[in-house]
Amino acid sequence: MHDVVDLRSDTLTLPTPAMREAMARAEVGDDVWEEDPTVKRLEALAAARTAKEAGLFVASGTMGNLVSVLSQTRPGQEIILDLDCHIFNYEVASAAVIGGVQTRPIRTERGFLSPQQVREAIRPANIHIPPSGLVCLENTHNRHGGTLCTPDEIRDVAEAAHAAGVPVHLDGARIFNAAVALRRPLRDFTAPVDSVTFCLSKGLAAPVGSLVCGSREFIGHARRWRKMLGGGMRQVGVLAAAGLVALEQMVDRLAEDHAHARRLAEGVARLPRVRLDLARVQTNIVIFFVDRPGGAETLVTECAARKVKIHQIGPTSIRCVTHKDVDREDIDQAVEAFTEITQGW
Ligand code: TLP
Repeated sequence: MHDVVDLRSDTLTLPTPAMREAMARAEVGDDVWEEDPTVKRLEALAAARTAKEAGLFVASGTMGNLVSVLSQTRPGQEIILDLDCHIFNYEVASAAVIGGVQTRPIRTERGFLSPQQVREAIRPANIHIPPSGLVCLENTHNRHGGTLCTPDEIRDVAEAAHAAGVPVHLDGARIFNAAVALRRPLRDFTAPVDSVTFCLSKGLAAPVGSLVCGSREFIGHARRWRKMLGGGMRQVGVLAAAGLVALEQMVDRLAEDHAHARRLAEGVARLPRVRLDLARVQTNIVIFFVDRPGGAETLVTECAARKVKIHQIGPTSIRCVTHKDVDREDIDQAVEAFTEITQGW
C-alpha cells in the first residue's frame, strides 16, 4: 500500500535497492571510447536476449526509435506505421525533422499492421513517389491499451515487408510485457525484425535507458547517429548497472502487473457511463472511455483529491498503467475512488 496510487505511467517506477547498490558498485570507463565494461555487458545481454548480433545503450526509447529510423532510411523515403503508434504521435516529429522521412500512418484495429496492409502501403518504383524505407511496429501497443501481437503475427508482417526489400523496426518499449503475457521467450518476438528498441525504464523499473539491437552493421550506424544526437555518454556504466538488474530481476514479476491491470479493469467495467473493452486488457495498461460531458476531466481531478493519479489521453479517454510501485491494495483503493466519484452518474 502506498500513500499515493500513481497509475499515470510505468515510467514513474523508482529504482530498486538492488539497482542502487549495483549503480554504486558499477565498474565504469569511457563509453564513447567503448571502454565501459558494464555498458558492454548490458549490450551483450540485450543482444543475446533479442537474438541479434549487437546492442546499443541509449538514453531513452525515443532516442532508440530515432537512431533506428535514421540508420535504416535516407531523406525522402517514407516509413510505414500504425496511426496510433508512439513514433507517429509522441516523438516530436523527429523522424521528419531530423531524418527527413515522410510518415505514412495507417489505421489498424488493434495497433498492428497486417501483412496485407503492409503489402498495399509499400510503394512501387516511380519518379513521383517516395520510396518505402522502413516498416515500424509497436508491441505492446501503448495507445491501444497494451494490446499485444504474437511472434507469428510479427513474422508474417516482417515477411511481407522483406519480400519487397523493406526492413522492419520494432518499437518494443514494452516487449517484455508481451513476452511474459504470452509466456514466450523474447527472441521469438524480435528474431523476425531487423531492429528493435526496448525500454529498461518502464515496467522493468530502471531509472534511465533503452537498448537498440540489430545487426553489427546496423548498430555501427546507430552508434554514429547516437553520437550526433548528443547521446554519446561517458562513465555511463552507473546507469547500465541498473539496467542489468532490470533484465536479470525484473522481467518475471511483470505478470503481477498484468494481474493488477485485469483486477483494475474488472472494477472499472462495473462503473456507470464508462466503456471498457476487457478483451483489450492484455498486459499492464487499462484504457477506458467516459461517456459524460466533462466526465474524464472530473475523474482525473477528483481522483487526484483522493491521492489516485490517472492520465487523460483524449477528450473522453483515460489511461491507467500498473507497475511495481502499485500493489493490490492500491488497485482496490483506485477502484473505490472511481466508484465513489461516479456514484449517481
Ligand atoms: N511512452 C510514455 C509517453 O511518452 C507516452 C508513456 O508514459 O507511456 N515507445 C512506446 C510504445 C512508449 O510508450 C514510449 C514512452 C516510448 C516509445 C518512448 O520512451 P521514452 O519515454 O523512454 O523516450
